[in-house]
Amino acid sequence: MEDYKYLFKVVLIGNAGVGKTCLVRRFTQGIFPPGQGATIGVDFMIKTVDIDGLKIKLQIWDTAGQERFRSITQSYYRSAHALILVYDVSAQPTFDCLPVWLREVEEYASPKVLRVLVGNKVDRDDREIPPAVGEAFSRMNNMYFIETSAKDCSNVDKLFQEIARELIQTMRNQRQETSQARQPGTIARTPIPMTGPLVNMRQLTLMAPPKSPGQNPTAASLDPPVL
Ligand SMILES: Nc1nc2c(ncn2[C@@H]2O[C@H](COP(=O)(O)OP(=O)(O)O)[C@@H](O)[C@H]2O)c(=O)[nH]1
Ligand SMILES: [Mg+2]
Repeated sequence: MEDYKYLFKVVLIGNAGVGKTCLVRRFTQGIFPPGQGATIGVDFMIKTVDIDGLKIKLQIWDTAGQERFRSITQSYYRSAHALILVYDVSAQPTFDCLPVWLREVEEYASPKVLRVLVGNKVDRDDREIPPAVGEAFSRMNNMYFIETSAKDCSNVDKLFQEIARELIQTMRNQRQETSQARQPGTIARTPIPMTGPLVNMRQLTLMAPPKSPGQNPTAASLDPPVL
């Protein structure tokens, strides 16, 4: 049996052409596929990452063309630990569609899912969406934020590594809460205070969403990983 500490399911969504497949292939295979219409023939790709000595398996699901037909169903979102919503910083319509995607997320995904907004193609010199606009949208919608380029590699590893780091922390918090709740005479602390990884995320330009009062996104419990 392969030795890993956690398996996390990460799902990419967003308009066709924003670079979802390229991001996945850049991260998992280290390539930027040439030509148009890069499509992977499998539903998901796996990559194991090392986070502070822990082996974490990421199962990364790409919509593989379904996005054009808006036929992504509950089963696609179900059991996702993290959702990556991608837009193209050089294509305003892909940004304008974000609320439509978020409605789908609200409808189908777990409310506890880690939500990350990604502005891709920052290598292009015809940018239409300034970073501050993407960041403001992410804050308003309680999401993490990062800009990437699958073409020149910018922030691609960081995106997935920081998601893994954040999910590990969520798991730890969840375990801590569970064990505290089980001990007689003790009350589980809610919410659990923010710790290191979020600080690291800010340093790495992956912006943490604002905390709403009395609510801590990292304290959310997750369903066990599903293969
Ligand atoms: N300049 C640039 N082009 C990109 C980048 N990522 C993807 N593309 C191009 O955008 C097009 C769509 O990419 P693809 O990954 O198939 O998008 P998907 O439909 O969201 O999976 C392809 O022509 C890619 O070469 C990027 O970071 N920079
Ligand atoms: Mg694709």
